[in-house]
Amino acid sequence: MFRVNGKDKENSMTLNDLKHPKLVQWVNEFAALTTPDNIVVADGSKEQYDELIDLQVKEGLCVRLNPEKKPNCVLFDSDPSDVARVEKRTFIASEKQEDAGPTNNWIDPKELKATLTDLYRGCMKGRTLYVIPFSMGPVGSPMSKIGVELTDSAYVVCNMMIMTRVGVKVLDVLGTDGYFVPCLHSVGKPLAEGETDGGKWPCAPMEHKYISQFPETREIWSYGSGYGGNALLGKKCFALRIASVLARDEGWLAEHMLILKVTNPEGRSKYVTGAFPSACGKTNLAMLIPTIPGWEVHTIGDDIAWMKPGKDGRLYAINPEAGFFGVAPGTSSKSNHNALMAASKNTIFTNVALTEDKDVWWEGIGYDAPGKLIDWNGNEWVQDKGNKEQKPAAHPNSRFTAPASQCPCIAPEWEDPAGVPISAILFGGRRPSTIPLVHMSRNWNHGVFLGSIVGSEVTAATLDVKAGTIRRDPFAMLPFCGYNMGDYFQHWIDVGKAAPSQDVLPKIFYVNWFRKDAEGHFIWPGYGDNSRVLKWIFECCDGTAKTVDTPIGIMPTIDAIDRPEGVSDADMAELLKVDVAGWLREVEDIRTNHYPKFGKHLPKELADMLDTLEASLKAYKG
Ligand code: SAT
Ligand code: MN
Repeated sequence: MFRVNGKDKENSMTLNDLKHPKLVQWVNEFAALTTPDNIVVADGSKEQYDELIDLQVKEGLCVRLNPEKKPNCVLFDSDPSDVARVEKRTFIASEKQEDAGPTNNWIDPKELKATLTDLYRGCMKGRTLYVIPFSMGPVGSPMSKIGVELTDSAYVVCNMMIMTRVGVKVLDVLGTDGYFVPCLHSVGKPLAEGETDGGKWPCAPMEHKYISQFPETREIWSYGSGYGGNALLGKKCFALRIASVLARDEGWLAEHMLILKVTNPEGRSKYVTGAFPSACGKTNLAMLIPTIPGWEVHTIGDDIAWMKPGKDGRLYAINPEAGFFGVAPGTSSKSNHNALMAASKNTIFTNVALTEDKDVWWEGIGYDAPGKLIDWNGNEWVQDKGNKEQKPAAHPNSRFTAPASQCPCIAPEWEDPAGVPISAILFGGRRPSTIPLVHMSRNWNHGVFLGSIVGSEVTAATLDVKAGTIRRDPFAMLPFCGYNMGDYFQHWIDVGKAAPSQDVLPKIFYVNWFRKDAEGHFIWPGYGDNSRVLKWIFECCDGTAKTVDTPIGIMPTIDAIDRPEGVSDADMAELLKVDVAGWLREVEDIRTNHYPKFGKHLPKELADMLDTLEASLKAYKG
């Protein structure tokens, strides 16, 4: 159905079959610059997926896993320098630096395009240029958007086929002149005459990696990395950075949020979105198995939500993605059985360890490493539990790319083109102290304030920030907002103002599963027991929850949340305490280190909210 290595396959889909002159012209121009050996259009067929996987197995870029353990699965090892998103090489190239704002790296778009054009020149020599037409969101939904990625990575094509909707059906919607977001990508490793990758993951050195967004022209130019969000351009680059700009201009929200459906024992359901910084257990929360009898959770999405006001003024959300790009380490049958099931077949693993019987293993999978493994660097690895210095067998940011449809708890309506109506929005992060288990905002703007102050302990998901420190990550959008973050806060306030009434807007909550005691142990068990907090949130939306008004917002009474085994009265009191001294330090930090960054772009509503919080903390008698 397509061309591989210059050879026409039967009924192959070539550039000549594309009916969109502007698209064809754009592909031809990029091909003239990058000089690939041939051009292949991704048609979205299973046949094509299988051939591309076979090709990469033959080239030694991946191994096929044991079909009895992991049917139709492969494992790739990346280059050790190319294992995560690289925020210091990620750029918002707006015309004016002020429009990129204080939280983004900025380069003048003309300068950046000149640099990248030089790097792109001849960069696909010896390789195939793949044209990937993809839809973010169900094909043809009024909320969906189309992109086309040009890439020289077959790994990217296969991942995009899982993570997005790819191929002929997208071209049909695009027609002869439909709008698409143009996305350019190259691994940045041209091949000399006769040279092959020799089984080595191709990429360029760090100083040549560029993950570039051009917000005014809605373009993405990526170079030098083949990994995750750097290379699968539908995900963070399009569905967050570029989409946040589209959302600002069109009056909706493109957010780094999971979407879940929670159903009570009477069978009534509500939909909840939640923003958490990378690697805070978002995927686990989206797929949790409730420990309270009679309650159910189903998944709509685990990473990105596009929310748009419907005719009734409520916000409706779609998951623009079609798969999960989940962190493997820590995923076990206890922490996330559903994710393991989703990734049990038709899955691409990257940088996990390989067992002797060609299955996968990673730290925190729930059982000891069976025998001799091959670690993510390709070296033999035998578990030595006595050795605290032993390097992990799986990279901490190793991943599975799995189809969402394979998740046992996927909600039947997850592809509803109209989206699902949202009742609650959660914000959260890893906060060992100060932030209670849960509190609710007084109103929409107070919720925007809570989103603006989100902070989290840093983990392994980014290369550039030291692990263990707390960094502010407003709305969990720090690396993903495509414009000035102060203006983004204002946009959230404006979406609230545009609603016909406050009552139709989702209620907004701040949750923290990660409180630690003096010995550094987690006080709250988390995982499935987070359903107990979801139950209180559900009741808040119904107006039936037991609540108490505090200086930081509306909190559960001490007996409002069903308590899991092992959580004592004292633990619960600690989890729901208003830590006045801690919050005053928080206020101080926001006032001196966080809000000033935004200068005149900080909405006055938020500065006022901080003053009110401080005054009410000081007046609080407990
Ligand atoms: O690599 S991704 O950007 O897709 C995942 C993450 O870092 O959140
Ligand atoms: Mn994410």
